[in-house]
Order: sequence, then C-alpha cells, then structure tokens
Amino acid sequence: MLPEFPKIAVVAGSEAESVFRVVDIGTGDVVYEGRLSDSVYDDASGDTVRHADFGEWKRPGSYSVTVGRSSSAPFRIGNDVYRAPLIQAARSYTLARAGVAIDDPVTGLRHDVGHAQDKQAMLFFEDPFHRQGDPIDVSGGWYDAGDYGKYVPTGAVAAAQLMLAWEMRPELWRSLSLSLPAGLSEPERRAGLPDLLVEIKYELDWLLRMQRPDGAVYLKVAGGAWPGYIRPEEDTADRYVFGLSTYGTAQFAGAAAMGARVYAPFLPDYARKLLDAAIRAQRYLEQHPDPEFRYDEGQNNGSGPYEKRTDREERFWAAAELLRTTDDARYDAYIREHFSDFLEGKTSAVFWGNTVLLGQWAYVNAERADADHKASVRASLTAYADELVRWASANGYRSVLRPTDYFWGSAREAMGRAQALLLADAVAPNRAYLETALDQAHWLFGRNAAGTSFMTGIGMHSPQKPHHRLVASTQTLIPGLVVGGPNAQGGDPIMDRLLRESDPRVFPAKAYVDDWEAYSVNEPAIDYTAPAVFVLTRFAEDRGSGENLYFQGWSHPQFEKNSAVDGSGHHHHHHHH
Ligand code: 9MR
Repeated sequence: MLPEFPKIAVVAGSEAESVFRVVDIGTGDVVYEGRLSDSVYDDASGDTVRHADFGEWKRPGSYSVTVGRSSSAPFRIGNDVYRAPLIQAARSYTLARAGVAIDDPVTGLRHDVGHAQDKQAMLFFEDPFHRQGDPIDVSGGWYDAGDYGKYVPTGAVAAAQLMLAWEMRPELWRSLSLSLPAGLSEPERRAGLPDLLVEIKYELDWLLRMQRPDGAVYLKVAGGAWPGYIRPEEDTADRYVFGLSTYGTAQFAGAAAMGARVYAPFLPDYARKLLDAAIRAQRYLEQHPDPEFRYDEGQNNGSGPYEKRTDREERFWAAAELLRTTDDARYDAYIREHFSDFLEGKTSAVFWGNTVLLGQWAYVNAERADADHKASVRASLTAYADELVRWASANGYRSVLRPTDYFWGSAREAMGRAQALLLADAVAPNRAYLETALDQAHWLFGRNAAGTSFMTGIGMHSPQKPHHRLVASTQTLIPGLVVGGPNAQGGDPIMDRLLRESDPRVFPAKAYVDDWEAYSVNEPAIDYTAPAVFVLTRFAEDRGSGENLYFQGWSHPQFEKNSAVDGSGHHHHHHHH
C-alpha cells in the first residue's frame, strides 16, 4: 500500500468482532488499532463486509491486519510497492515474443525459436494482391494469450495502451530496466531506445507486416487447429493469415499514428515509416466507408474470433490519433463530420472491441482539435469517472465492477475503468478518481471476493495454473500476467459446469477458479495486462533503487505441476461476446 493513500482492509464475516489491529510482522507489535465500519451487504459477492480503515498509519513496513483470531495476508506499506509488479507485467511481453529463442535469467523461461514458419504464413484466401496460399512474412510479434495466435485488434490495442503508459510518465520509463534477455533487439538497445519502447517496437514491427499494399490490414495469424499444450518450437503446423477487417485496419492506424509520435525523438526514420503506414490505412478506410469483416469458413478452428462487424469506434480513434500526431486540421473536420457523437459522450473503458476512449484521449490532447469539442470530451470523461466512483463506493470491495460486469475479461474491464479514472484525473485532477483507480489495483492484487490476485506471481495467492501454453509446456510460471478474472457467463467447460451445478449459485464476483482448463477466467492475454501496466505506471515510484529491486519481496512462485497437462491434443472453442 502507498503511504499517502487510503488503506482499507475488507473484512468478510467475523460479525462478533468490532475492533481490528494492524500488526507489524517483524516485531509482532500492534501498531494501530481501530473500529470496523458498519456491515454492508455486497450484492456482487453475497458477502457481508466491513472495512478496516487504517489510512492514518503511514510508516513503511510489513504488516497484517487481524480481527479476533483471524489475520489477513501479509502486505507491505511503501512507496515502491508497485515497481516490481510493473516491471514484471511489462517484461511479460518480452517473454511472449514469437519468432525468437528465449533464455530468460529472471524467470528461467527457456525455449527455442517459436513459429519460425510465420515467415511464410499462407494467406487463407485470395485477394487482389495474392493467390490463396501465397506466403506472407508475418513473423515476430507477441503471442496473444494462452494460445499461439497473433491478432491485430489485441496487438494494436495492447501496444497503444503501453505507449499511453510511456506518454504518461516517460521519465519513469526511461529509468526502468526490463532486464531484457541478451540477444533480443540488440540494434534498438544499442541505439539507446528505452526498454519499454524496445518491447513495443517488437509488436509494431509485426503489425507493419500485417498491412497490405493498399493499406488494409489482415486480422490474425494462427494455425488451422488449436495446438496442444506444446512448446512454441514444437508447434510446427502450417500457419495462416486469416481475415481482414476495417475495424482492425483502423486500430492499426491508431497504434501506428501513436507510434509515429512516440518514436520520433528516438528513431525518426522508423517514426516516418509508422506515419506513412497509418496514413495508408486511413486512406483505405476513407475509400471503404462501410464496415468490412472478411470471414472464411474454418478461420476460427484454431484461434479466437475477435469478430466485430461495426467499426465506428475504431475509425474515430484512428482519425483522432492522426490529428494529434500530424496537427493536420483536415482530420478534425473529418471527425466532426462523421464522429461528432463520440465528442459529446459515450466514454467507456478501452478494450479490443471499443477504442472510443483512446480516440477521446487523443482528441483532448491534439493541439489543433476544436476547443469546444475538447471541453465536451473532457466533460464526458469526468462524467464517466464520477459514475465509476459511485459504483466503487457502493461496492463492498470498492470495485468498479457491478454484478453484471463479470464477463470474460472482467479483470481487463476493471483495469480499463481504472485507466479511465486516471485519464479523467489527468484532465481534471480529482483525488477521488486517483483513489478509486488505486482501489482497482488493490482489487487486482487480492482485495476481492475471490480472495486471490489476478496477476501471476504477485500477491499471497495468485494464479498457479493459468491457461497458457508457454507456461504449461515449459513448466515455468511467467509473472506479471493478468488473467481474465471472475466471469459469471462462462465460456469454458470447467466454468460452465461450475456455474450450472453449484447450489447455492456462485455469485458473479466469485465465479473464478485457478485451473489450467478454465480459459474463460484463468487465461492471460496481452490486452488484459496492458491496462494494468498503465495503471501501475501511475503509482510506481520513480526514484529507483538498483534495477534488481524487483527480485526482492517475493520468492519465485511455487509452480504446481498438473498431470492433466501432458502435451496431448487439447481442443477448445471460444465464443465471442
Ligand atoms: O478477450 C476475449 C474476450 O473479450 C472474448 O469475450 C472471448 C471470447 O471470444 O475471447 C477472448 O479472447 C481470447 C481469444 O478469443 C483467443 N485467445 C485467448 C483470448 C483470451 O481468452
């Protein structure tokens, strides 16, 4: 916990007690004593909870909170508590790189080059530039999640979220080392590029390969069937380039336009290349004003659908990002003509299916954008933040998630909303926005009804069996990965069964299991971790002790092997929502 922020432990049950104590773990001394709040019923979890508020206690150290004979997980108060999780989360992208051998001294992750065949992935269909089956070099990039697919929507959005984190606190990121394993991105590192930008460039390079000469962008790269829990270098099945969408093309344009701005001071030629790619994508979009989503039978047999058949939220983002990067007022006129509704409202958390907030953020930061419209975007952003503060205040665990918000990717949604609070705080400073955003970090790391952290390797209880082929096949737990989180709608056999058969019913906030096969709650994804990186960026201490600081404070998590994971063919089906 941060010394200068509220400190609230959530106590479920223990109705008989009325007092709590904060105990120094080193000495055993009670350092603070207080009264528990009145009970409130939390309808997302079915828990009756009380709060132990010890915000007055600020001295750095390791503590636990006790109520009667029960005691909380140990926790630390200090300005540096978010540094380690932030670094782990950021370097989880490095460890998700496709197309390179990994030998990581920090985690022990080791594997040979994965998916070398992506240099000649086969186009699944025919288009004006290729015959069906023609090879396209779509090598590199990050694996999306627990599978080995690579997808433009999550790739572009995750890269954008990380670039936002950079733009939020560049001085912090200049000082943070990700301890990139030797041999990776040597030219960029020699050029003095900060580690976070080195990592994001790896994804941007891949995104550039996904663009067609006419500016349109293909949707995804994956195999024709789900691979088993095998190592990346063992997955030598043919890989295909599937689909093409205007929504993904627009997301590509947004991320590339952002990259053009972010990389300009470091790699001007690269920045120009990104801008050129963004403009070509934008030109394609203007020439194809109706949404296109190319779908071929079979394209979802071994990869996620990421299907979206509308594209206005993405087109808006692309144009706003181009406006901010180029200062060309033409984009403002274009936005006001086609997307004025997004300048007046409709703020919601960023995710692969909605990037309005990315567009709104670009718009309010664009010098040439219209002042009145900027003001209305700011008002929409703060109205959304006010609503989130109300939701969190009404929730027993101070979560921004209402009972209906526990769907596939609830942890991403929680982090996305925390990000929205921080963006609102940046345009209209408000302590409640900041504190409610931090509350969501507490939720992520274990102050929630499920009683577990949703980030691997961080917290007393954290996911030990993430649905993740790299982790399972190498038997190496990668820290810093955000999993889907509680999901009351199901979507995998384990959760479907649990939700169907439990009596009494499982409450939404508790609809979570730490199980290899429970991919609708326990699968990490690059677009779940990215908003967490953004949020932690805001709260991480910048005055660095040595770069190895993050080895302290937690031991390598116990990796529990599971005999069910034996590398045999594993098939699962994703449903889109
Ligand atoms: O994160 C995605 C979530 O929003 C969707 O509801 C869900 C079902 O389509 O898919 C999630 O993405 C998964 C993708 O389809 C395949 N790779 C793993 C992703 C995380 O579970």
